[in-house]
Amino acid sequence: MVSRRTFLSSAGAAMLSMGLVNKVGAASLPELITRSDAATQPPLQPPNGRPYNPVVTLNGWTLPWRMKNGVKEFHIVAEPVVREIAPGMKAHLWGYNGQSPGPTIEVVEGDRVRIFVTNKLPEQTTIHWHGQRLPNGMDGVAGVTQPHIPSGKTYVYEFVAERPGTFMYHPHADEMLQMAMGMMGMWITHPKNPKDPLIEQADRDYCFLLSAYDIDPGSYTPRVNTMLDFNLWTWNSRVFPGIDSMVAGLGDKIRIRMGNLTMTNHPMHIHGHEFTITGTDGGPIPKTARWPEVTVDIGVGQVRQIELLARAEGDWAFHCHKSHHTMNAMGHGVPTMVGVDQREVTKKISSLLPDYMAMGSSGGADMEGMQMPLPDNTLPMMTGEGPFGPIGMGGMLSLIKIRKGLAKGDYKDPGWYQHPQGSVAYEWTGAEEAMPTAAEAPDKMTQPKSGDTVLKVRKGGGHTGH
Ligand SMILES: [Cu+2]
Repeated sequence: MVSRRTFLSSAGAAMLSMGLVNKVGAASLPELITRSDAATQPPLQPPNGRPYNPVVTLNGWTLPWRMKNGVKEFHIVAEPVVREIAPGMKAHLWGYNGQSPGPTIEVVEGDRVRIFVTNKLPEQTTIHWHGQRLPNGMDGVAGVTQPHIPSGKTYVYEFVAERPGTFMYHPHADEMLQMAMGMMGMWITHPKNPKDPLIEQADRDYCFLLSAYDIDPGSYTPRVNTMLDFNLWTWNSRVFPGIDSMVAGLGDKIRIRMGNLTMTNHPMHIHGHEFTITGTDGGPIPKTARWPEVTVDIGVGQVRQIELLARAEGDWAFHCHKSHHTMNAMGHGVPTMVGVDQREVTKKISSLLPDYMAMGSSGGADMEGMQMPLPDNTLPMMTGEGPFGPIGMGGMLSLIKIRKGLAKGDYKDPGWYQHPQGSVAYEWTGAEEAMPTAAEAPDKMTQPKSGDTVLKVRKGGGHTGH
């Protein structure tokens, strides 16, 4: 739901009449627009100014602007927000315009941009425009390039979006706490030339930020001093299955822009496709310097922009390859129980705690379908139900859902992929056939000849006799 609030309280009006905004000749603050939900919004078709092909912010939205004498004016408010991390869990974060992350800002190379930043946090803040070329005094480093923005005040940033690319914004004031609380957003500058040879048009252009939170089960506010052991690894402050799918038509060119504002690197991995890294927050990569990948590591404070051709229909996983980052609210103090016989101890504990479940003796998969009661406001480590059963993943995971014949601009989740008959991995129930030996089939085998045999072929035993 979009809620429109008029900022002109009496205090605001008084500030306007004598405050900073007069210095830039602005007669009024642009209307403040906020959103409170986490549904992915359709791309914001540019209502005025120069046209471009807009992005889709995963579980987010793009901030509308107004044109004022040729300047694109935005109004950002830094404020406490409630963010649903996934159905069943909410977090009390700090963010912008009703959400964490804040709305995406989309402009065109060469646009003059004026951003009004109102601080409704209980403490001072600033915004740093990560990756932009701008006048030093607009760079947002509290104490160095500007005073802090005190609670209740509005400051104005103004600069020309000089170069196209994918950028971020975040505070440079009490930043460990403010970023651990979720204060960040994305900034896309589209190329002035729609036929820019290094920035090709994409049919689907997605963007999201990587962030991490440490929220104890049963509580709502992140522990802001955590350095590495976060328990919620998020894209746009959401975890799977709360992260929406990225939808594309078969044959579409997909661009995905990702920025990392966590405390560690994230190797992002795609299934069934290859992609090319076409840009960073430093700008587009020259074509001769690009190479194919299926995983791209995104370092802290970096942006990576990848492009791929949707070559095959399906529900293709796209995820961080650090396996701990596709888990939700996990404790790192849990002992490894693989191979441990817990039967005796379970009997003893169950006499004291009837709900007790011994877990992990044969691995961790029993967590996937776990029905153990959870404390309030947390998520199972692995969650989600797919067409073939429970999904053993959470955290930084989404699906790229590729379908034939999707209309341009159709971003509705198409549901689960209907696999053509005979195209799904299946159980083998037949007999095992012995492999021929080198003596029996000398022309086919490359095994060592008898006498220097190093490989023993088990015959007829199946897989029971290791
Ligand atoms: Cu990761």
